[in-house]
Amino acid sequence: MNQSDNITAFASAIGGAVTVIRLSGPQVLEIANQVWHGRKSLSAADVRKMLLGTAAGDQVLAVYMKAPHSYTGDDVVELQCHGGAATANAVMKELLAAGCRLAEPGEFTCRAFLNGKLDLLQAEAVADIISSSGTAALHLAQKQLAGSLSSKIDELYDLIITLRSECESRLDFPDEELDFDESVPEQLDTVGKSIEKLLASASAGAIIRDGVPVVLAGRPNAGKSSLLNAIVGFDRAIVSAIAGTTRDTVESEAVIRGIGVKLTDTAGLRDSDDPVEKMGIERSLNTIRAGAVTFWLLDASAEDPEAEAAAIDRNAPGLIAVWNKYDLAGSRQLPETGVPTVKISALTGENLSALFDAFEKEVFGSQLPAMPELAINARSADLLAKSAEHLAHAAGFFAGGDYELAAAELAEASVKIGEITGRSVAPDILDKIFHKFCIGK
Ligand SMILES: Nc1nc2c(ncn2[C@@H]2O[C@H](COP(=O)(O)OP(=O)(O)OP(=O)(O)O)[C@@H](O)[C@H]2O)c(=O)[nH]1
Ligand SMILES: [Mg+2]
Repeated sequence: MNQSDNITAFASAIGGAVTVIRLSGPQVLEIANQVWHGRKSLSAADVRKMLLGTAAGDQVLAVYMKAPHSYTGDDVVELQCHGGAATANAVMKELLAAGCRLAEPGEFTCRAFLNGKLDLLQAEAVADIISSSGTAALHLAQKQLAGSLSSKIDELYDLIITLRSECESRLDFPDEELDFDESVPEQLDTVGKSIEKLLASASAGAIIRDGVPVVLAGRPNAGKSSLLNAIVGFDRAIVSAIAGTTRDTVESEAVIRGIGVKLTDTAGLRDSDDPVEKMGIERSLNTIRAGAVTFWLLDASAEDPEAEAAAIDRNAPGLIAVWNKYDLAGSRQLPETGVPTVKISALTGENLSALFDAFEKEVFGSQLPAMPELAINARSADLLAKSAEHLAHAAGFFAGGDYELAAAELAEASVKIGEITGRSVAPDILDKIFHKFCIGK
């Protein structure tokens, strides 16, 4: 990624009411002025002012943001055209002819990183904001973009550097009566514990960022499709009193307690001679195996509730038994299931909150609070784990009086921590991170 290039891309999806074209680079003002024409040309006097003009024969608004006070830290111009592919493409064609090149995915944010506007954790937070499926993911990403995780990592980095210089001072003045800090082992231990704490947030981070696949399973007519509809809030799946209504799997995205979920409604499980229903049931079984959480629906109004409970597949992942149609069950005694169990009515929506409580418990386990303020991603977890190893070695060497090796291990540990925020990072790692972004960001 060459930083002296002038880059451009559509920053909004084509087909909306307005299309935003973003330009970033040292000569974007000159380039924009070849394509966009207002009452006068765009200049430094117009910084952050929205000006109306024309480009490629259409009305276009233009705004100029002067380096370093822009998203990328370069000179930036943004053009707003009427929506629709024809207008936007015509303007883009002229911009390319005037000297811009098309930006690669994430190249604007990469420039922001290279220009010191964001660190790597903050850049990753930008991508997370765009892909957030639930409010929890958004909240986490906003905190990360604000720098809360970066400052934690920076604190660790600074501490490791200080500890390293403590080791080195023992090497430089071994025989002198210097005032050495006696608390080095204790501090090494504290850094190790902080890293452990951050590592423990990785699984919650993955759940919140990636969402959770949830499968609705059970016998025919238990109310699986009714529950899907109740959770998503509209009639996504067909519901009927005929057993065997759902044949194919039905998928829908939803948010439960701020967490994005991919819900899959399945064909009711029973012995069937119908070849199509059999195919549906085979699909159900495969879907259950691929899920992370299973809501196993049981009919609380069934003639034989014992048989309902006995039908539960104990191997289903993240199993929660859901007695449905509880509105019809009266004061009826229901059998124990031996797994976390809730009683609901998909029809009336009664007690869905108990199901959501059980869901939260299932995905976060004993991790409290369930909604962390900070949660690391897989890349950071990997680097933190490597750093923790070097710290453990450093502690061993320090205890044995081998300060040289302890210092070397601490140097390695700081490099790994530094990669998290991007203090030290190889270009191929940057490519890997930013290519996951969309074009125009
Ligand atoms: N009273 C009552 N009826 C319900 C409830 N949930 C579902 N039903 C009814 O039960 C019948 C079956 O519901 P569905 O949601 O189609 O059941 P399903 O599990 O998807 O059934 P299949 O697709 O055939 O496997 C329908 O007539 C629903 O209206 C409930 O909580 N209370
Ligand atoms: Mg159904």
